[in-house]
Amino acid sequence: MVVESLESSCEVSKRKHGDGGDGIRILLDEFSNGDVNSVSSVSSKRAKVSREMTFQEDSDWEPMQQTKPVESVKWFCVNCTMPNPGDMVHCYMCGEHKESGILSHGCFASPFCKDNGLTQVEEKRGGSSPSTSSTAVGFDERMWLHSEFEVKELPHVERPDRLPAIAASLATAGVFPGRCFPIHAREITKQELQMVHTSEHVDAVDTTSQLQHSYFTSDTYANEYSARAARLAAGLCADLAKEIFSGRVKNGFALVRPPGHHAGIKDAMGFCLHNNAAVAALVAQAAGARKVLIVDWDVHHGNGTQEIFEKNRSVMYISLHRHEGGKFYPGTGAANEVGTYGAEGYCVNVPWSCSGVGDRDYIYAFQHVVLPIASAFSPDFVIVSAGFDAAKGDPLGCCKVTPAGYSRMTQMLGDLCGGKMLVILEGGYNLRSISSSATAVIKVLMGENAENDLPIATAPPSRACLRTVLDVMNIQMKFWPSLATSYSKLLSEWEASRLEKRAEPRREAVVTQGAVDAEAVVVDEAPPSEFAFNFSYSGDGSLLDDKEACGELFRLFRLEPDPSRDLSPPDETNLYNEYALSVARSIASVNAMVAEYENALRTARADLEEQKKELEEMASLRRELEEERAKVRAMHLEKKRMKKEAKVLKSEVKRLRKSRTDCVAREKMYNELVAKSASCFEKMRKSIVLELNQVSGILSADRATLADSDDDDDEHEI
Ligand code: Q9C
Ligand code: ZN
Repeated sequence: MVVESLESSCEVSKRKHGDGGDGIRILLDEFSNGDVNSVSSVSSKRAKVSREMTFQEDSDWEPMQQTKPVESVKWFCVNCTMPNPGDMVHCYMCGEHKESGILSHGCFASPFCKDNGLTQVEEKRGGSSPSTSSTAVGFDERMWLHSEFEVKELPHVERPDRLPAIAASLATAGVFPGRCFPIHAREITKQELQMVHTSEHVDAVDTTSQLQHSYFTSDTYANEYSARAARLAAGLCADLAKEIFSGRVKNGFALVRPPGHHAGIKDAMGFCLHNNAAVAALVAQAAGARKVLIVDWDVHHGNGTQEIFEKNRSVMYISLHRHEGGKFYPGTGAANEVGTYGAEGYCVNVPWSCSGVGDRDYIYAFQHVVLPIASAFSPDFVIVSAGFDAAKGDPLGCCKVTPAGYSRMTQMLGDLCGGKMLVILEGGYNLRSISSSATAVIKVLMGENAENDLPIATAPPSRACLRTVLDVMNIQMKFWPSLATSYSKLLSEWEASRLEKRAEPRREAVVTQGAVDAEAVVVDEAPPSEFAFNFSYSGDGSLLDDKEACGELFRLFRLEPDPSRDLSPPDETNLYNEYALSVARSIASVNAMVAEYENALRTARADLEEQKKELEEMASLRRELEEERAKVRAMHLEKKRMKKEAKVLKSEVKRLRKSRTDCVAREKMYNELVAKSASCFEKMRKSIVLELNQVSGILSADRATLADSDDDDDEHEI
């Protein structure tokens, strides 16, 4: 399960680097080269400060005279991790000074935060005893020790400094320590973890404590302290959930790492080892919460949390994240992923289609999707998976949510269930941004008003985001009919504004990176798809239609609390009992799910068998068809051959006919000749007869004459 890999992990390596300007090009190959180095070269790299010579642009053919070497020692911004050329004093990405010193001097408020000053440390109220009106903060230094052992091309963004940076900001604002109730961390038990994860997963994470360094994915590292940090993080979240739900504190903030929302039932990924929010949700249910809402505003989709609860109607998961058609990490979280196995509509995804998403977009989605669905669900407990990587200045998120936006979102959720809310840190990689954002959120938790901070709350959202919100509403209104009215209203507004906009250019400039870069974003003008997805239920189709089956599932997954249990006072035995009970319950619910799966499996097997038969039939049909085809082919050939033969015969016939005609003609000619010669002969015969007659006449005359003269001439003659 634990995979060792030294693959370069950071997205930042793919981003472009600053230009030295003025014909001098700083060679930053060492940064931009994403290529992975061998293990042995890593340690030498650690010590090596990379130096690259840079040259005048057109110096190659006259090196001796023109070359003007400029030495450049690159540095990594302590605030946002981006690499910078050595001659630059302020980070090109976030503006932080090269020798910022924020780690040693404490991280004061963000430059993006209006209230930029050093808030006076107010006198401590509340002390260290919990009170129903206090905000609890969970924090433990041992979570700093989770860090990447290998020194890579780029420092890992999910780094220990994130925690002290936020802590320093809270301290500076006088919030914590001071006005909040500290919750001390304990390592969560394996039993508790197994409500969420497989035993193999828990073991795989635990094993990493025996190794100096290991990797679950190329960017999900562990060192020997990571397993403990992950257990402390989950333990803090569990205890906070219990304290808040039971009413011993008003609400809370878990200042934890490693983050959790990418961790699924059996996978560590996306910098996450254990799913802190999922553990907290199940612990809240064990403490009696029937319905838990998890809102995930980390810029990434919480694929792990979705996987854990997608068949569960008692835990609703709502996530807002960059998605970009699945191209943004981790790729899941499309609007049509709505939950399964009877829990359709209990998973709500708001997938942004581009970077640069800001306060007004988030607030708009909250107004039209998150709050309407959440209040229809009516949770008993709210958990926020609060990554601050959608914050302005974040190197991964490239969005522009400000502390005022985060405090407004917090406030909007606080109205849901009497403020029983646990905010858990997930991602967020710009130290100033996460510090000021987290501080703003905690201030709202403590009851400070966020109203005045955000005058833009009523401004319209960007068109790309409006489109996303409309798509989500169109999909979710099948499960939450109360959305339908506002959907048709917003849709007609959209259509109207589309006509208005037609004349205007389709490109809209969106500032994405601090004050540095402006990115052009194509705003898609197509209207949201009507009935883009069809959720007719597979199998026998009964689950969705059959109200009773739904009810049954609902009861199964809701984990009905046991009213006979007395939740207070809290003592060790009670704690243990509750956890044991919760484990028993999750086993029961897993058993129910297994039964459900087995049923589905049986149906699927039968289907498969049938399909197999059909396939076989089809195969034999195909064979017959093939034979038939062969016959036809043979016949075709035969026909062709016969055609050829016929042709030959035809020409023969033609030839014979011609010769017959010739013969006839010749015969005729002969006949004519014969006739002619016959008549000739006849003529000749006639003339011969005539001649003969004449001759015989002459002859007889001669004879007569002769006889006369016989008497006369006899004497003479004699
Ligand atoms: N090529 C959180 O914010 N990036 N995790 C992976 C792979 C991972 C973010 C890029 C980003 C994880 C908690
Ligand atoms: Zn994230």
